Amino acid sequence: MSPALRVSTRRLAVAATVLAVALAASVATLRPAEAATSEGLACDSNAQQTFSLTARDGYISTPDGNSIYMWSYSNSSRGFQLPGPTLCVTAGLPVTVILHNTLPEATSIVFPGQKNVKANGNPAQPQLDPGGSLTSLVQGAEARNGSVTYTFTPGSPGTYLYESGTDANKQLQMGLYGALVVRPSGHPDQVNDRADSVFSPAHEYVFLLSEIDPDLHLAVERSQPVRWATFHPRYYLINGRSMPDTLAPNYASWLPNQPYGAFVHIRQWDATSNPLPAVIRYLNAGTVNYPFHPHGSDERVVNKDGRTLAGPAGQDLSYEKFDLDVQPGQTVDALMDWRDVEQWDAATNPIPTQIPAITDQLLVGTDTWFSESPYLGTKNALPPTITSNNECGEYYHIAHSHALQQATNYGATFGGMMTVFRIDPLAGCLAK
Ligand SMILES: [Cu+2]
Repeated sequence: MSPALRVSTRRLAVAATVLAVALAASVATLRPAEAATSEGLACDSNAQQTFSLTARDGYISTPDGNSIYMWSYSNSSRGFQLPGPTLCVTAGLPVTVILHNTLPEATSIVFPGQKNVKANGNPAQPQLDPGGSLTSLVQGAEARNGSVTYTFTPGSPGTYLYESGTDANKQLQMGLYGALVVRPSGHPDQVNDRADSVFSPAHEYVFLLSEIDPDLHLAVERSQPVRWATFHPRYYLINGRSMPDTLAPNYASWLPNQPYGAFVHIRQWDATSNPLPAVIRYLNAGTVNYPFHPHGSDERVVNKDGRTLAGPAGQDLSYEKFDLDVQPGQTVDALMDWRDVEQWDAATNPIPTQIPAITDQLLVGTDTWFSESPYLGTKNALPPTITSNNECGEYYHIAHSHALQQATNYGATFGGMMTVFRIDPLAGCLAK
């Protein structure tokens, strides 16, 4: 899809979302968070902190037209989705997760980083067969019609994976994973209990990173044995989507089983009118490091694995990083803003700038997102042969895995684990 078509489709989708909100208000079938959020984090949450998840199978689509058989968790009242629902909870309050299993084999959920997890009221613990061999990291749900209830009280605020603890290599690869966001009690706008971890709640993002070997999925779909010796991921995902689908809004109608986008949309930082950073919560549900590289600015790492980066006396141990290495099973919470450090101004502080040749800025065909101006909020004239998708002189920065084979769709550049950060001028852009 061309960027022009994609952008106009996005506008339509936003309009449709507004309509959906109006409908939801009248029939109350969708929670506001599900209906309203076309960008950023879309949480499942409720006052009881109780979630009913169903492990089921389904299909996702990739940008090159492939269709991949997957297993995943879904909200039991909704259909199949990848990844599992993002569960948002508050630290210190009990959480209940009821797992129903419709898959052809037993499955389970482990909550890495959570203490005193119980399964059906008993301490969660590894399961052994009569011969003493490990069958699951935790009590699970039987194949096809089993269920199990997990309870725990989250402690340290931050971001966590939840994922299969049964035949974990295969079941994670098949898609049984999701994100758990634990918010500090009384401070839903902070990453952790430190006041300096405050962020703009309208600019909160989860990047759940994973990979797919389509041959393995085809084998599972055909009930054939899985051959790990030939394991070779070909698709790399953010929130279950590959570039350019990562740019599409949440709940895009053309991605019915991949509800979560990864388009980051912020405004220029300003000490008085826009002082709060965005937060990006990175999670790795795959098998290798994902060196994630946001262009344009450093990000401040404040949490790892749901733990605050602070010393024993409360020293701030957060740090700025340009390339965020996210290891298998790890989570990294980072604050992000965009600052005009050189105070560029065409009139009062003009900085000699070489405008790149337009061909350097082409994304697809004759479309560009570049404003043809080095100044945020300014657009300059374009050759008549070029179609500009730039609305008001905003900037776009690529953010992608720096292991460049992970930035492809089955080897074709550019795609895969890649998205775009959009920076609007301080005054905003159109109605945004
Ligand atoms: Cu890069």
